[in-house]
Amino acid sequence: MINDLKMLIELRGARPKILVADDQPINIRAIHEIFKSECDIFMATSGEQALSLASSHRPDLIILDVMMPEMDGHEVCRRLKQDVVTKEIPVIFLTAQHTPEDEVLGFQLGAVDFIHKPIDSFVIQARVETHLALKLQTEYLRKIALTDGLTGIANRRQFDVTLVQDWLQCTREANPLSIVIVDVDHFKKFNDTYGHLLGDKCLRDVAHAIRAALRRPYDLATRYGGEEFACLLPNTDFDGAMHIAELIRQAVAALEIAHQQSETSPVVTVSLGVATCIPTSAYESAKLLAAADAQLYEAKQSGRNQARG
Ligand code: GH3
Ligand code: MG
Ligand code: MG
Ligand code: MG
Repeated sequence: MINDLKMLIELRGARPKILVADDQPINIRAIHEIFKSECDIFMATSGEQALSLASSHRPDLIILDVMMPEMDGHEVCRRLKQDVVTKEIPVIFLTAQHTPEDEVLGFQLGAVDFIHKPIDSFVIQARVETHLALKLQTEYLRKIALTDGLTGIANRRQFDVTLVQDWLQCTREANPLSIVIVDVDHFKKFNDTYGHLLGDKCLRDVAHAIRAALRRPYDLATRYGGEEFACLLPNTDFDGAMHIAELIRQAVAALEIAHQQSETSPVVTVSLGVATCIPTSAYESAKLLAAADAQLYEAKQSGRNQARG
């Protein structure tokens, strides 16, 4: 398992961001000096400012003074943990209080650790590096768990998780949810003709074309398995989904990946199945997926290189 902080930073390709909130600038400056070479430091001198910087910059770690006028660190932490945008960010309390009750309260509020004042630079460095490594490791594991290794787009696990979320949200809001399934035509022949390495490259290019065809931030393109992709389009009605399916079909054809042995076209094409419903608790998401799959079968039967719904 990768637990070395430098390696995790390298893998992510971006410096860690630390938010330091303390009403006394001298403390912030001291912490800035310790970490400035390795991390980007954001500084807040009040609880309000800390909340605002946390939500706009989404730091990897927050070092939070407990004693601050107006809004104290405990209240800041409480609010951070109530907001979906900031609740996952680890918080370390900076405190002059040493009572067991204070420490217990801090953990109950969701903090991961304490650093006592006056600050010892070796202690703060050790604790911050430990928690940064844990944060980056969690982020890395989450990313690889939900990403397809070959194409770099989301994988089936991500599809399953997002389907549950979208399903619940569309049920609550009585909005339509659409699924588009995309399957490469005659892909077995492609592999047989051009080999698996070019087959893999073809899948990567197709995956990126599909993802690029989805415009809205909450649309999701996933590699569902093999040469099959599944897109989740929340708040999208049937006409909208058919439109997206047609855009995907055209985008893949426009890649012009030669496929001399295809019975459908001299370039790689895809067939697509589309299904839409307004989710209710009486209907199951598996049925929507099965409906899209049945339409994909129709598209294949009707000559491929087309969308059916
Ligand atoms: P159809 O038009 O009916 O979809 O025919 P097809 O040949 O595309 O479908 P079939 O299911 O017979 O073959 C799918 C092929 O996809 C077979 C399999 O070797 C290939 N495949 C699945 N995953 C990968 C992969 O990761 N890399 C490569 N290169 N090929 C893959
Ligand atoms: Mg203070
Ligand atoms: Mg196929
Ligand atoms: Mg297939």
